[in-house]
Amino acid sequence: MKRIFSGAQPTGGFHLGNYLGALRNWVELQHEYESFFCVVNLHAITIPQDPQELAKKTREVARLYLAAGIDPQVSTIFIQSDVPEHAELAWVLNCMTRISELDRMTQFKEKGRSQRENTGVGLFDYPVLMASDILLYQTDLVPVGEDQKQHLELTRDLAMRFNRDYGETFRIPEPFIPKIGARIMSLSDPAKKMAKSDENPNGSIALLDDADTIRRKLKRAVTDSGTDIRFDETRPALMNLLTIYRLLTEQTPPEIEEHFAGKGYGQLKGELADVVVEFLQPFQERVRGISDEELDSILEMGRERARNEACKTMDEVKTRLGLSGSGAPRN
Ligand code: ATP
Ligand code: LTN
Repeated sequence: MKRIFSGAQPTGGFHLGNYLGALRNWVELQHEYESFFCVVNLHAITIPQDPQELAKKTREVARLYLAAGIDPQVSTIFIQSDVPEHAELAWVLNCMTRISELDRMTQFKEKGRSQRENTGVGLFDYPVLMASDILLYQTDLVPVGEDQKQHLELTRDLAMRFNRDYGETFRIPEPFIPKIGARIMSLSDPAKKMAKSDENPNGSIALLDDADTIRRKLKRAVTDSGTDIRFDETRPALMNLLTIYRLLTEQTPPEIEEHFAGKGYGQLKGELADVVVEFLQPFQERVRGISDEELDSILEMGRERARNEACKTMDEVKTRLGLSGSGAPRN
């Protein structure tokens, strides 16, 4: 059975973009692939985090995976720092990654390069840790949003380089980027993606926002000129609202356009708020319904399954590199 691996950071408020661009697809793909879903807390510490808050968010993200429909009997859900092989492989891959390759990463350019003086080396190295996550599990497919495409290309390059220099070791993964929803835009600025790190909280709808907050944010969402409700590429703010509506209602664009014929932006925003609230309320109830004990046992099971697979790859990597230590042939 082919494998998928994906992960999300336990930082900020998990938003509709994360759900529509990534998590939703994990839920669908888990039945066709052997699946590993990780809460990447080692990635989170590439920028300073409050320890208590980080620990809390890490468990919260695992709960979101479960509430979205990841089935722990079918898929492996685990926490990155529970499997030390992620950091171990990252070191090995670091030694094969060129500084120039990381210097080209657009996400680093946006997040770190502007403040070079006080940016940690970990942020620069973020894509190498991500490559390790993926390659450790001999992953075939990585379902992510559009913003991760460049990181996936680096992952493939590193895997091919290792295989060429030390012999076939890693499977070469492919990205899975959905045709619709791969880049949900900010509600307050349709030129930017909806992001956890956005200082303006009105730009994104968090999966844990309450109904009033959701209605208020959607009411304030910026719109373009023009009045009719159509899937029109020249009106990005409207397109974004319609894309969210489309994905949550599973209606086709002609059906949606017919439904909103003769109606205006106000009506669309109101109905979209109803749709989002109707989707998120039962979701939030499922989040609250997962007990601490249940979560502990799921994460423990995940840790074991993940570690088992990770160790197999890491043993092979060490043998290939001559790092086998006590198990190595003696002269
Ligand atoms: P930020 O939102 O601050 O950029 P992030 O992208 O680092 O944070 P993660 O939680 O690590 O957030 O991302 C989880 C998944 O959500 C990734 O697969 C990412 O591609 C996807 N994703 C993030 N933002 C969006 C978006 N606006 N639209 C679609 N997918 C998204
Ligand atoms: N960089 C990703 C999170 C992430 C990831 C991964 C995604 C870390 N490791 C491995 C897929 C596979 C992000 O969305 N910010």
